[in-house]
Amino acid sequence: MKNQEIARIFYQIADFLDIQGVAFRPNAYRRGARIIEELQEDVAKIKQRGELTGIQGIGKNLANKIGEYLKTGEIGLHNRLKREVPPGLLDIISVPGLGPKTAGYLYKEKGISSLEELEKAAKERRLRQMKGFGQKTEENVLKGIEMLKRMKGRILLGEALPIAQEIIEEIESKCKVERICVAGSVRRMKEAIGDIDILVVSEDPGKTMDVFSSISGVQDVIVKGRTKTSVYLKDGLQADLRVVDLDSYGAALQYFTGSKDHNIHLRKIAQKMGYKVNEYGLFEGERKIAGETEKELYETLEMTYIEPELREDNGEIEASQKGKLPNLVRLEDIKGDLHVHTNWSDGTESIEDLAKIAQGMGYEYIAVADHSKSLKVAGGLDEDELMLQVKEIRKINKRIKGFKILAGIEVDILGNGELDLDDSALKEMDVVVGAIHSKFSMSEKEMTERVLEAIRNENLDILAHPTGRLIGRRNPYEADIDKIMRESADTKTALEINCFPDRLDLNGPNAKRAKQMGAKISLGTDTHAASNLYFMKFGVGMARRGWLESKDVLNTWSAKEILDYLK
Ligand code: DGT
Ligand code: CA
Ligand code: CA
Repeated sequence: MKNQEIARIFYQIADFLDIQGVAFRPNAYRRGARIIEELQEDVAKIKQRGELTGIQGIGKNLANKIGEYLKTGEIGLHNRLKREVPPGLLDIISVPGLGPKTAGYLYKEKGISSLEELEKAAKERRLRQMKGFGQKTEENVLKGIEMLKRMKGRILLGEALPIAQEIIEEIESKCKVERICVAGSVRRMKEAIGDIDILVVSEDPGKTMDVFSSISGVQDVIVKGRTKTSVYLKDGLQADLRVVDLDSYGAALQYFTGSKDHNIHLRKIAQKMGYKVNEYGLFEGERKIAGETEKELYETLEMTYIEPELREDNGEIEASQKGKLPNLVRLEDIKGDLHVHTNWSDGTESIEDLAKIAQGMGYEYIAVADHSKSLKVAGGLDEDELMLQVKEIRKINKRIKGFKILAGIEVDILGNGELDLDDSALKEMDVVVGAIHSKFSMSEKEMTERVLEAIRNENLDILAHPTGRLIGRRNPYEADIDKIMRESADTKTALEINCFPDRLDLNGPNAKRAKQMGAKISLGTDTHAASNLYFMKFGVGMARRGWLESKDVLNTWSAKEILDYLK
């Protein structure tokens, strides 16, 4: 399916046009990109039926561009723009706070056309003299560049995991494999991924390598050998496939799952016991004493099996030696989603459609949490609209059997810590989710007070995306997270793990901290379109990386238990 590729090109065209200062057209391309990205059906099929322009938001021009791409594999306008605009400007607009207009200005007026040149200018304090810039902006530019460097070459788990699964499915469909599994940071559910690692046991390694190096999406084969093949997928994302023998599959899976720190610690323990461990197995002298399964390997080292998400050398090895590992929450334990948007604000589906889809996934409940009035761009609800929505939800609940829609709201936490809607309205709700969407750059003291003030409001039940970070795009805002967690525990306010791939907030370490402080965790996908409901697995990944058990996570409880706790 070419949908994602076309969407990516449309986004780039929009950015290029913006940099050139073109009006209106960028937004048309951006809207088109979003629509194509969300399409469930292959655009090529829609095109075949001649129905492209029938899609809301795809006009004649965009339809032609899609057609051009399907026919030739490229878009002329895109190629032209790539020649006209230095590609480094695309990096510059990914610096938080710098939009396409600023990038265009920096280029035209100052000749800055790459991240390196921008960093140099900021370090030499040349930016602060420019129109619209100050010392603070200059400092933020430097912080932003630091963050981009940390992220450099890494992609979100939310993108990497589906790609890894597609690769595995394609290999499985085309050749006979005895075992196949993703390893590395993807298996550990790390929120940002350097490269994809896959392990396979196959009777015909040659054929498996052939299939892997020719799957759709491969741009370049880096090395192709008998035991390891590496390829570049789009955007320079690398994927490695290793073929191993069945009797060392467990050892290889353990080794290539990592993390490196976990492996180093494990190797020390093996050495102390007089063993040697590597990707082929666990050896006593020349004799292999474990290797076919990971479980056998850990148990031979006198440990209980350690789940991949825990393998960061954060105490999991010691806990496993004492038999004190947590019994981690699983995706199957999740009974519902506690943060979804509908077409009452900026979501795509109606309340009822979304509820039915959630019920089809085996859920018992969802909490509808649309935006509140101060978030105007998202069509936030005021008190009257919210009460109408509550009425509608109660009505739909009477029609649906065996499922409950909780009437909720994602209410804005205003600058002073007050909530965006009257307490009298909030009191009517089943769940009140509170979130910060503005004024991120307060001092630590101010921000902490702001959040504490919100948590102390007895109507607030869940604090959404508590640190405000956007992976690779925005650092957490400055706040005393310990104080916030303690107050949450005291007031029985749950802290959210927002499952959206670029948030995953709280992350694993913060979720672990929250539990230590006595706070409960709520998982919310922040769904804006039904396909987002599947983001739950990423949130569960964070919960598992945070050592959480099912009792720590509200979504494993019944709706009644949740309401009782939050009341
Ligand atoms: P990534 O790709 O940067 O997101 O992170 P990983 O953890 O997937 O790292 P990667 O792909 O470089 O290597 C996969 C696994 O292989 C890693 O988690 C542990 C293992 N590994 C790699 N290099 C070493 C090493 O020098 N020593 C040990 N003990 N293990 C290693
Ligand atoms: Ca990797
Ligand atoms: Ca790798």
